[in-house]
Amino acid sequence: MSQYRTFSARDAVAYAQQFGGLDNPSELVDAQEVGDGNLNLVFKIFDAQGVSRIIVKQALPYVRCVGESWPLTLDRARLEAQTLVEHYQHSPQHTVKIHHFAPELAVMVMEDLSDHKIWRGELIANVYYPQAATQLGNYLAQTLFHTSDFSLHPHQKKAQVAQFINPEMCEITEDLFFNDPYQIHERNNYPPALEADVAALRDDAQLKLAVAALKHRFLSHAEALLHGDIHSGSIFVADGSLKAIDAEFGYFGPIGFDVGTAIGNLLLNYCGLPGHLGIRDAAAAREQRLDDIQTLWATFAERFQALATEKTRDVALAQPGYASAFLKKVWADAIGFCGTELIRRSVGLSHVADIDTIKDEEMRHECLRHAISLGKALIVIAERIDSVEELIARVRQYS
Ligand code: SR1
Ligand code: MG
Repeated sequence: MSQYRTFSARDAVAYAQQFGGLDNPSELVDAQEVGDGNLNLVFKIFDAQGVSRIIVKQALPYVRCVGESWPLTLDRARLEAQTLVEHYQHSPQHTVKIHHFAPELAVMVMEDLSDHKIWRGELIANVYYPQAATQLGNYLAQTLFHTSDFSLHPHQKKAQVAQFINPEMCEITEDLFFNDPYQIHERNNYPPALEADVAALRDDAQLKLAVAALKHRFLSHAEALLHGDIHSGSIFVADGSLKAIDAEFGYFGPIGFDVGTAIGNLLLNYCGLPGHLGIRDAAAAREQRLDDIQTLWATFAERFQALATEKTRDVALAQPGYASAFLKKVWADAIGFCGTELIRRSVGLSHVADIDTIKDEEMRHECLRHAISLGKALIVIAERIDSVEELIARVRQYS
């Protein structure tokens, strides 16, 4: 990594001219750093007409939202680029295209998605994309099936598991999802008014046992190449289009983690909607969110099952009935991981705008309490929620 230097806007333009794959690279004249995530620099590269044409993304050697006191591996740029390249092979319509990446500079050049919007912002503004849940279900089924033992030769699978070993990024997830919210930790971030609710998490032995089992699966079940952070801020949408971005947490892990993170973020939005729209107007938007969850899971499960029926290579895994039994385990995992996403986004370091931007303090606290109690319930009863309809009934029960 000795060649590494942090890019200025001018460096980003020069880099995009060299590696952006444009017929006429000198058209690129300007750049603006627009990164608003927790980790990286993101430059939009503009032409002389002020049109954004391409993106240059560079990993910083530390966690951007915390500062240099929290160093972080630059190898995450390689892991992100390679995860996206792999996912693009299986789901090109729903994965951002990587044009070029250079591990020594921790930089990648990728497709510009300025005609899309971040899904989280649209969900908060109550702008509905009727195809998004189906598209996300398809993305998850294609990427997770084709990187699993159902599809890969065992040698290829083991080589890929090795290629995508991602210890530092996984450690962030291990800490933020499964440790911090259930102990006193300086990274935790919640209003003092919620102290009793958070203390109850620390005192709940049954909950902590279920969280231990989820963490153990996250640590040890190398089922498929996960996106690893597929929340609504890692997804761009436009009319009829959905694209996943930001895969630096990619590694071989339990399939239910990606599915549960996606469902969890729809539920975080569900919890926050009354704070943005008022209780009465939130009702219809909440129903859309529940429909989205139903559609997402149904699409994922049907597509994964169909791929397994048509394309499973492994003779034992091809046994009729095995894929559907496996999907039942994925579902139970997904509910549990979904619960941990609800709790860690309410109590831990990294929150979501769906709740954090609610202006009325009392309402914001109510929405946080809702997310915590729903998350807690889902983690504890995950094994007993045997269908998406049952999940939706439970969500209504905890409203
Ligand atoms: C220190 S990184 C905090 C969070 O931001 C990322 O988007 C992941 O969700 C991570 O947990
Ligand atoms: Mg991200």
